[in-house]
Amino acid sequence: MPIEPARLELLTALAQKVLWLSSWTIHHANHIRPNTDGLKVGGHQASSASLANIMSALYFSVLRPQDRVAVKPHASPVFHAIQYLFGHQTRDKLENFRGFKGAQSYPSRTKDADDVDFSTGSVGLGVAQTLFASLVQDYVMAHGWMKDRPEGRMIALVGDAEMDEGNIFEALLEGWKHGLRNAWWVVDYNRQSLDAVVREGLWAKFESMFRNFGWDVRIVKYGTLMQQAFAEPGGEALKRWIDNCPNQMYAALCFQGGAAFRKHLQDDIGDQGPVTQLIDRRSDDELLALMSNLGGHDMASMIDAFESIDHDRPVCFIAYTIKGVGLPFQGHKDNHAGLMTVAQMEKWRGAQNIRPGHEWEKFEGLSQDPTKLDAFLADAPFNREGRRRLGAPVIDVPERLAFKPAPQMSTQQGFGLVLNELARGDSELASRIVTASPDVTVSTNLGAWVNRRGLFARAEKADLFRSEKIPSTFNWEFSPSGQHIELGIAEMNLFILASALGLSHQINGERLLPVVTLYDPFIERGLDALNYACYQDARFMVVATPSGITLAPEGGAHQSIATPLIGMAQDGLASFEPAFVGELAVIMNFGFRHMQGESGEGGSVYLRLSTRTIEQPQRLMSADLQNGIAEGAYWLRAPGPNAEVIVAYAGAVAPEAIEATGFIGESRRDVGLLAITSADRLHAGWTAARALRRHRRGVQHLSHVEKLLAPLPRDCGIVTVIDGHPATLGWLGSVRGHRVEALGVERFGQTGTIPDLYRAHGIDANAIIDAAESLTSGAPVLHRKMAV
Ligand SMILES: Cc1ncc(C[n+]2csc(CCOP(=O)(O)OP(=O)(O)O)c2C)c(N)n1
Ligand SMILES: [Mg+2]
Repeated sequence: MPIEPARLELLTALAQKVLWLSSWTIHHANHIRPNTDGLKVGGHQASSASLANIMSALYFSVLRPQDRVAVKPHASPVFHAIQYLFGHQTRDKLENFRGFKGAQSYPSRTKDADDVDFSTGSVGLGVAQTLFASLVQDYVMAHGWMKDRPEGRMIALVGDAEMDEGNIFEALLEGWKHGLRNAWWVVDYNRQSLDAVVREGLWAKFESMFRNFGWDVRIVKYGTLMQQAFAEPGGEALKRWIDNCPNQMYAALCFQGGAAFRKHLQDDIGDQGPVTQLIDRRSDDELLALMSNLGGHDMASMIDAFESIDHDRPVCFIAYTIKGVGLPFQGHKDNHAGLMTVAQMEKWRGAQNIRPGHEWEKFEGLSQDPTKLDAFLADAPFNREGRRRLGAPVIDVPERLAFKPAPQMSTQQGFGLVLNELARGDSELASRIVTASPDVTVSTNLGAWVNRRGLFARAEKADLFRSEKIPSTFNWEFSPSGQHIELGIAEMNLFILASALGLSHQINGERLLPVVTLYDPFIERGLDALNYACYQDARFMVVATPSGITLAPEGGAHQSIATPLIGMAQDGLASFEPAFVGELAVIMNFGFRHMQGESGEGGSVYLRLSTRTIEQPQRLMSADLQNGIAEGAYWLRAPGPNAEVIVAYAGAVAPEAIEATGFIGESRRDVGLLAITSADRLHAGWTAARALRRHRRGVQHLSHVEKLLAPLPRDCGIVTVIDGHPATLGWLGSVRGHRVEALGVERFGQTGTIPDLYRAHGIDANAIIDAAESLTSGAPVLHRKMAV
């Protein structure tokens, strides 16, 4: 049904206002309150203009409060302008666009104040986030938690060059496997990227690809003016010319204007009667208005395209647009960083009847009745329920997580045991855990959990092996109540799913506790998505196993060296590398609480685990010990008052550290053994304490690591050892000025047994003893005898 003319008029006026406000925001940041040390704001003006109309159509008319949107990074000023019109964004933040605490350059859930649904910035990730957010909504619904909340659509506004990002294709395939619904992707088909003009015919590739994955594809190419012109005599010839015009040429002509279009049309078409008259009837300005009236810039066409969708299948809209439309550099291939000059802005301001000093007024320059515009905004369906960020109560975490102990275990095995115990029980905690793994469910020890809790799918699917009574260790049954999400191998998908699951409390008002597993080295494969998930403050637990060179014969290509440093450096992620299963249970317990902590306090959790079976200490978990484990370290053997050297280790090398400490203790005094469970938390606590002391003079607060190392004499040496990069623990010497020998792994790729590899990389007991010797004086230390 065509949109009512009165409504169309108001929407069109508001879209023009959005274009003005977003451009003025950028202009302001560059020319009026420059806040970037002379660095110009590039990449926004042209890229924003491209989407001003489409986003106005969505936000002012089509979206409902339950819908969520990932806005293309460079359309951030458009988003902020829309929220400003709704009254959710302040003028001060717009004036301070890109400045400290101002409106963010790219929409940010955590840093912006105007209700951003999904952060964007690293292109491709926000797009995939909408797909996984939709799957998570299905999960919440299938588990009966939607109550009477209506289903929302998850919408991405996608740059056409953004589609180059591989993670989008990975997500598409996963979406197809899971029967994706309620997702709309709107491709801003301006045929320009940052550097250049895109390849001819790209839309056809998009179209067939999306159709292939079961999506509905809607191409919105011609605006109303164009459609009317096509219906005139000669219109067919004009349409043919538009369709055949190469992208570069069309863009160049849009830049040059109506006269240039006229000349080209005349040269190409010649004198052909009706079409020539059609062109001649229009002035240069009218001709330019006609030729730039692509579907994406035509309110009626966009509203019609959106409103004609009457199903919940995923839809891809390919909306033709012009980058920088309406601005002096529209269509120019260099326009990504293009900015209007002061003179150009003055001219444009005049053309829109905006008086100097009134630039921020909501309806300045519009001829429509302000009360009508106000009422229209107040009545926009999207805006009816105000802010749409939901919350959910904290799920109780029991005092202790149980597991069935064994004298010898690996942390990976322990992880499976803890989850198995949770799966056996009927706690609220267990019911809110969702697991996922990129095709390594069984090999990361999630098998027992999945056996008990089942796989998630909207429709039941029996395990054929089971129904045929073929013996199999694993029950692979899908149902709407299942709690494991089976994923293909792509690690990017794993982290974006974790991001979507980990935001469920705010998006769906229902808390989920995602636990996702993968092989440690492949964290690097999904790292940008992991970073993205953390940036959005999504909450999840990453369990990475096996790790390091300790995975030994599993393969050199699977060894990880940098991940402990990634774990330390990643904001929003608390990283742990326990050696023993008892520690792991304490850490998981801490983790489930940490995942539910307030913004700024809680965060996500990364556990770097191992397949190495080692002897488990039998000990009582005192409150002190638990605290030490969660804070990052405790003395496994306390140093004496005259300690000459201590050994500080993390993770799977515990047996080597323990053995070496025994040897060293025979000829060096008071040797201590420091068990480090989290280099990350230890270091973060130290930095925070220093900052506190700096900012509040007189405060005596000491961090955990400072307290631990306080009893050591000044000339005591520290040997650190980890199956990972030595820098992970090398900083320990700086805490109180001790000399350090930092052992670790700096090369990778060679397979072998654990003893072979530990010896080759210098993290075995003898390497630790050598390091201790080099830090101390006295008689040679007895070494471990090598097996022959
Ligand atoms: C992962 C990543 N790589 C590179 C960039 C830098 N970058 C920002 S926008 C852009 C191209 C944008 O083209 P398109 O998606 O077509 O959007 P348009 O500017 O045309 O609106 C690039 C390369 C980025 N933001 N993220
Ligand atoms: Mg583009």
